[in-house]
Amino acid sequence: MSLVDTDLGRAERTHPESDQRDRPRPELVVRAEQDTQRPGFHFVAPAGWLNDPNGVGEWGGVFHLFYQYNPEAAIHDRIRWGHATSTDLLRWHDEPIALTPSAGADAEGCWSGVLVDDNGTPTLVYSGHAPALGRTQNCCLATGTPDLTVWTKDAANPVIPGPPEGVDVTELRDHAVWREGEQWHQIMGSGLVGRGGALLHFSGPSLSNWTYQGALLVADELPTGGTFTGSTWECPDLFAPEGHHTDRRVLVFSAWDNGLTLYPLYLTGRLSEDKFVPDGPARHLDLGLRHFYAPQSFTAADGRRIQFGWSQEARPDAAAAEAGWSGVMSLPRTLTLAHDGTLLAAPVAEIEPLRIGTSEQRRVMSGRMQVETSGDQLDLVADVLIPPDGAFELAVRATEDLREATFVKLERDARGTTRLTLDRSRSRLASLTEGYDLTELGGTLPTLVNDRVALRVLVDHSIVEVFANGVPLTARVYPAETDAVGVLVSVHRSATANLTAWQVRDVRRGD
Ligand code: DQQ
Repeated sequence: MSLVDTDLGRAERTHPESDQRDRPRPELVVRAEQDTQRPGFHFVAPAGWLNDPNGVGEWGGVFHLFYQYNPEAAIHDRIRWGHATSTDLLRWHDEPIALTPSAGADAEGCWSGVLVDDNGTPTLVYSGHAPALGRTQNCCLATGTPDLTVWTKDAANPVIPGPPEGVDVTELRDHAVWREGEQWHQIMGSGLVGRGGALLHFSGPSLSNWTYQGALLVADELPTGGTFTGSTWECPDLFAPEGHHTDRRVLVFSAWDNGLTLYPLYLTGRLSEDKFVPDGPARHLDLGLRHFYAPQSFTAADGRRIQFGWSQEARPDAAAAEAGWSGVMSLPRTLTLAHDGTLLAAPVAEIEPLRIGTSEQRRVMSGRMQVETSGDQLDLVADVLIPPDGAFELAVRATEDLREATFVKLERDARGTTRLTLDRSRSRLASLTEGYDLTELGGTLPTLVNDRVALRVLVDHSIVEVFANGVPLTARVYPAETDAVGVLVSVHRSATANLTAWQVRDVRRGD
């Protein structure tokens, strides 16, 4: 993941298809590494462009993270599959590029997909992007060596060439694949013209032999009253929640509307006769909306359901191009399903050993308090007691005079409803904000128990991940001042808080 880790020679040796353009130019890597907005304990590509997590999984005790990657520049173009491995979900080793566009079904890009175990053979099911062959993407396969570093594309690609006959789709791409007995199943992200987002269901006896079974779910079949779900559903993910031994499933997809990446949504429900029957309307997966997009998850050997999402930039394209990199992978997070059907997220416990030294502990009973712990890599834990009417605020990436600051706010109204917000309006000097997305993000938390909010805020240069009673909010901020490293905490009216603060090691730069 760093300059040192990038094993260029190995990529060439093991990848006959990979060419010069599959490696970032050293100048681009240097530029990316020099950027002060570049995270230190989140996964980023060596340089260039990163988007969706792909093929996430654990194979023979090693975690694999593949991702949408353009090593040439910080723009979405000629997408390859980058690949990194880890044994602790935090220290990632860059592997050679796994898939690169070649003549035929993926001539212009190897788009998102998944890793499946086909009777012991690691197999990637992914979307080929070849505008010369069809208006939508298609379904391709590649099989891997036991260490998952060398991939051979299937001669039969594309195994699904495009939309089924007579089905009028907006788009068609991305895959969730599972097996029931002797039968493989997959859903592809799509939309039906005039009906909204949809997931098309295919099944077959092998990964290269698929028959269309109909739409598993279409937007106009959702219970009414839910969030807008866009024209197309991208990157479906269907799984059994951890610890649930029933037929209840969680279905995640990303709502896309005519070119705009809106947000990921989730449903709980059951599979019944080739349909997904939701328990209720679609809900937001992450209050940071597009800043946690196209998530994908897997069940680890220890039973945890672990999810990664793509945190896209909130700075102008030109600024990202200049910086030489774009896109951060979220921290891996564990998912559990609460009794009320809320999907709860928490950063994996593996992060805790990255905390530096002993923590600073503060009890805040009234007013505002400056926290001694400061920096652009922080792990902050607050136990907030917030009776009705109370309010709590945590400023991070803050200058002393608060000219620049990002505010995490908890506000409870008289009726007891609690709102989490991330106020980015002052996250960057007012004179330098043109083209930056500073919109406020937030939403309502599930009913509090005993007036408490367990808050966790992870700051890593330009990415902030907030977890409030398990509700995540991911966002990007770009302070301009070098001294925007302070932390301030304040409580209002009847609220109080216990705050614990740590600095976090820079794993990418080898601290
Ligand atoms: N990104 C991929 C597509 C997917 C989209 C292309 C979601 O497969 O639909 O890079 O961000």
